[in-house]
Amino acid sequence: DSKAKLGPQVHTTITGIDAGAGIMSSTQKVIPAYGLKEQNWQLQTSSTAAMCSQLQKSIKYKQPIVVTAWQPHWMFKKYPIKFLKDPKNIYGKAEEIKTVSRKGFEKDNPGAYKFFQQFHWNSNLMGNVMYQNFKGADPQTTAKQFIKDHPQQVAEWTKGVPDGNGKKVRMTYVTWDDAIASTNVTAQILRDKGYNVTISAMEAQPQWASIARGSADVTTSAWLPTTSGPLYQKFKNQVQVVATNCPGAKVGLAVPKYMKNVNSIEDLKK
Ligand code: PBE
Repeated sequence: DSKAKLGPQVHTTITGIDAGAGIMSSTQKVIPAYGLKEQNWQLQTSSTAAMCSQLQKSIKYKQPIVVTAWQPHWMFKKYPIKFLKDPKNIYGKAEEIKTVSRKGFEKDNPGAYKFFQQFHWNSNLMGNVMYQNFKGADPQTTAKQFIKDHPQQVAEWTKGVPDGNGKKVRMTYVTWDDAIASTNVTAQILRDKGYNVTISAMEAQPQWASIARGSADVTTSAWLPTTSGPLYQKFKNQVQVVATNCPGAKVGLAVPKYMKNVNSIEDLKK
């Protein structure tokens, strides 16, 4: 029944991901901003994998569901879903994925820094890498294949980058699909140039803290200005934004396309 209230049908629940994600903090702001608090809407903490499997189940039975969603990600390729309009721009207008390093990385390792300044791809290239990993490929194998298939991009990114001669690069990432993709691709390119690259998976907060205190060098997965904004604000005096590595990112809420009457976050209240 399309006239029935949506809230009760989805138990006034937005299905979210891991608590440390920026999209979760933004969604916590969305609930009061759109008057959903009065209706007792809640954000359920979960994980990307659990959220996607709930989404898949709902779609199978054509049930309503509201999820946190972002692009680039394979969920938009795999599931018939649409972003809800966010007229209050709580999720931000134009997000970009940025590379962020510790202060001093440029001075200590100008070669690797130059590479990260030149590394920028797009949601299409990134999406293909993510989709391979989603289908079960090992992320390092996918990275090696990407390098083989895109010699021109790799040549642009490594132009003028000197040989590493075993110089250390300590990368950090959170195990989100986009970060797994970009971390493995950049790490592999630098390894091929002779750098000694380590990649460490951690939660978002420790990731920023370790870059800020200099126990890690760099991450390729800062979603700015909004999604990783609170962490950036906290550490901005100790970190350096190196470059935008992927423009045109987007963060928000999404629902299956068959939820024809729900097109804006404002429609959740109805
Ligand atoms: N994400 C994907 C992350 C960043 C990468 C949008 C789920 C977040 O902090 O929300």
